[in-house]
Amino acid sequence: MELYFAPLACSLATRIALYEAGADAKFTAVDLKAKRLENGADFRDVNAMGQVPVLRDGDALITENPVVLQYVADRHPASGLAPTGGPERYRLQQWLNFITSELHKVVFIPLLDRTSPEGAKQYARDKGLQRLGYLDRELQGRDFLLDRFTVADAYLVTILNWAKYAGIELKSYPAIDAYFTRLTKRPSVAKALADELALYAAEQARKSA
Ligand SMILES: N[C@@H](CCC(=O)N[C@@H](CS)C(=O)NCC(=O)O)C(=O)O
Repeated sequence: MELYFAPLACSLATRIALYEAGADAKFTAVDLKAKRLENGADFRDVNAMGQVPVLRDGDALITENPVVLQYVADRHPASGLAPTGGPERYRLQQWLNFITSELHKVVFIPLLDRTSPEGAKQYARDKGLQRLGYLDRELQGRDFLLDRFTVADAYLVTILNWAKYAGIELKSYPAIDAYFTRLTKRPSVAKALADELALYAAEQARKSA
């Protein structure tokens, strides 16, 4: 498998899932601004949307976080990264959809995007209060979103990692804050974060040279 990623972007969730599964994977960095790979190739030839994550598995090219994450889980069933069926599989999909549509795109992207106007940022802050309040109540008394670590947790910890850059104070949400602190200590998450932080720092240094 090959993961097209950008350091600390949402593709980090798939890196966590791959580490968690012990999968043998190649990681290909994408410059999201230039839409280029390190060899100069146009990333839009891989994904016309110009977005990460993209997962290549043989001839298959998989895109969209909730799908990519479930694909990794299903290709590694022993990892237990997704329930294999029944109501819990739908519960997993419910969380993946919530994270992608209610948090990632509605709250975090407008706050992180330097080009989004103040009105969009205020809208995102207002929605964030309600979405994160709901998540905080759901996480009370729970270690994970389901009854064990799944790809939904890999996605959620990735998005919550942006809070400090988005001006969101996780301390205001005690259950989320405790969950985030706990998950960042999980070996797969800690390693993925450390690996991508180093790549991010190197990318920043290259750009400012
Ligand atoms: N709907 C896509 C969104 C992915 C996405 O927003 N990726 C960001 C990085 S976190 C990206 O590639 N942004 C560059 C762009 O949109 O041009 C998914 O869930 O995979």
